[in-house]
Amino acid sequence: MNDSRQGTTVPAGMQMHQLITATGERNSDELLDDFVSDVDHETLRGLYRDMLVIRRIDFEATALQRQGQLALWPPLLGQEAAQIGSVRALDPEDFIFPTYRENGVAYIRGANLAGIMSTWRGSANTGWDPHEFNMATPQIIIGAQTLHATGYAMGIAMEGKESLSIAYLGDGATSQGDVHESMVFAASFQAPVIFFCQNNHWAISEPVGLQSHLPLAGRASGYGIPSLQVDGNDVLAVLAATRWAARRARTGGGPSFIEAVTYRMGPHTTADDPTRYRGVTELEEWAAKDPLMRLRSYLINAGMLDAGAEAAIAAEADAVAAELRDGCINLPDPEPLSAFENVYVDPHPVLDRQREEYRRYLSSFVGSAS
Ligand SMILES: Cc1ncc(C[n+]2csc(CCOP(=O)(O)OP(=O)(O)O)c2C)c(N)n1
Repeated sequence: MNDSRQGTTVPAGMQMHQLITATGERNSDELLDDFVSDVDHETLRGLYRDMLVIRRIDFEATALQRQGQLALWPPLLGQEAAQIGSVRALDPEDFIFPTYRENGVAYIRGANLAGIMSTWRGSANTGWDPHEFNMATPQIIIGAQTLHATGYAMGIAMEGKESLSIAYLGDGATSQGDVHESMVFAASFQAPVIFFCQNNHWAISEPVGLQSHLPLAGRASGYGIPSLQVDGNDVLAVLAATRWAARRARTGGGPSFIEAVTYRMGPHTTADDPTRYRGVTELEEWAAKDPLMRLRSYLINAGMLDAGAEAAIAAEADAVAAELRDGCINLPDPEPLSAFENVYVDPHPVLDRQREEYRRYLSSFVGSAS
């Protein structure tokens, strides 16, 4: 693999914003400092707790998949700061359009743990009510949610609301036509939408450098959408950058694009084997920039995290993991034919035929009640 496939070149004038360094020191940043001037040590400790809990959720779900309790799981290991910093910048009425990896975001929004697991266990098409949490269900079609987020934001603008929508997307998604259409519409109609791109460096086995020779944040300016590139492993910087974009959206400034530069330390999903396409050195380099470790160092240096506080957070995370395991294992199995429900609002002849074929197939098994 040559170097051009590995990374991107930062053009003159584009700066990667960072507020807490990889070793836990506070940086100052002319643009972002103001957006987090109210964030005290207690709030930072809360962000650390959030990140630790979602990492624990992720480990437990990965273990459940390995034990045959989930069909698949898309790990978020390494992306905790990007997820927590962004969701904590939003108001409850802001509508979230996620990919399949925003399970940490869903947890913070209030979706219950068994609900989050249900899609990955095959127990239900969706584990939460989008209207209850103002969060759409996981989107598997790469980039499609950016269209939904833009359309929703255009609606908000027409209704004169002060709210916004946010579309989460990956680096690979920026190569999809849907994303480019979304940005054209968002810019044309000045829709209050945030494109929050987690550049985790890999689109399954394709490195980001193959898809873009420039930072992804640079693409937005082609549409006239202001953008920021932020250290995605720095929760404080991500919080600040998302607040920057949210303020723009709420005050009639239109769309923004954030590139959170992070790294997917695990596989793409539990069905993937990253050792086949990426080197060990790269992983080690990113492990040294772990989002949890840097905030931990910062809090310890500030005297805000001692062994007692750490043990309390770890116990909380363990309790969440136990609840998740229990909820997941006890999810009821769905009726096989329920797969055909909630596909279309009105009856559909093709679906009716497929249901009938499947019913006949099921009844071909000896002793089947179907
Ligand atoms: C339209 C479409 N094409 C292809 C796929 C198969 N696919 C699933 S995940 C993925 C890579 C996505 O990479 P990225 O957008 O960077 O997100 P990440 O998984 O890294 O968070 C692809 C190509 C899909 N789900 N949808």
